[in-house]
Amino acid sequence: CAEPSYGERAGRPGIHPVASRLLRLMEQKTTNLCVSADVIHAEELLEIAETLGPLMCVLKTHVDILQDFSPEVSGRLKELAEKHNFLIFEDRKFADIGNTVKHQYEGGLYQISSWAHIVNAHAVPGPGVVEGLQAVGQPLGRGCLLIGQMSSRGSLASTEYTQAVVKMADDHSDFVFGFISGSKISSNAGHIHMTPGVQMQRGGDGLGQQYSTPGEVIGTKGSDIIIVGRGIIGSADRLKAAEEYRRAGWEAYLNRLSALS
Ligand code: UP6
Repeated sequence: CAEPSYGERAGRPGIHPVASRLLRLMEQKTTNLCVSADVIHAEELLEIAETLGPLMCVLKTHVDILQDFSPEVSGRLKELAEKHNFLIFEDRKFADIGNTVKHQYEGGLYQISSWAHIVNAHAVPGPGVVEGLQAVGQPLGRGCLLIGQMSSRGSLASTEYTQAVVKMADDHSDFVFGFISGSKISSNAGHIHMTPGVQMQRGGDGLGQQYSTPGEVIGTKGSDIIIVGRGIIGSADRLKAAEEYRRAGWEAYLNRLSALS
């Protein structure tokens, strides 16, 4: 049977508002590229958001690796997200008890909940981690991804663990709208799958990272969004590299749709 397009999935009744907004803007901008802007200077982060903004659906940050974070930086990021119509995903990978993650999400230096549309969490603490984050994020209209699988060599996420993560997502569908995973792990069309560990050539980085290609991730593994860091950020021409990844990801998606129709 035919697979629904991103745009069709966006309009499904009951879909999480963040998932719907994301799928809709992916369709509009013809991109399933998330750029992982793993840089240490705020000015460089903002430049990436400004120049690559039109090519991406999501900007993924690790705000705690910036040497010079300030509230002005998150304010500027928010403006650029509006200007170029992308969502901001702070890849914080929360993994503590509910009460602690609540504070980590809302407070501290970064006040992540005030600017990140999307955050993510490990399921290993049990449902309390989601409930703590949800208490802060849901009233603000935010959404959360659960980490179902990791791209790194020797990951301890077994098949049973991944299945338990999918169940936790189903049990918290008011806040959790998808997964970080190497492949499609949920058959719910409302769930969005985002996959890190993507480069044009298979390989690794010497510290356990393992790369698959956009064609494998979107075409074969059935994921929705490619997350690309050094494949773009490490390139001498970031704009050109981002456009190559955008095109590769989008073509793999179109091929998948036509193969299944
Ligand atoms: N990331 C992974 N693998 C996971 C989860 N998250 O690589 O299983 C994140 C990393 C990094 C990005 O924290 O920010 O995705 C990948 O960057 P790279 O493309 O430069 O390897």
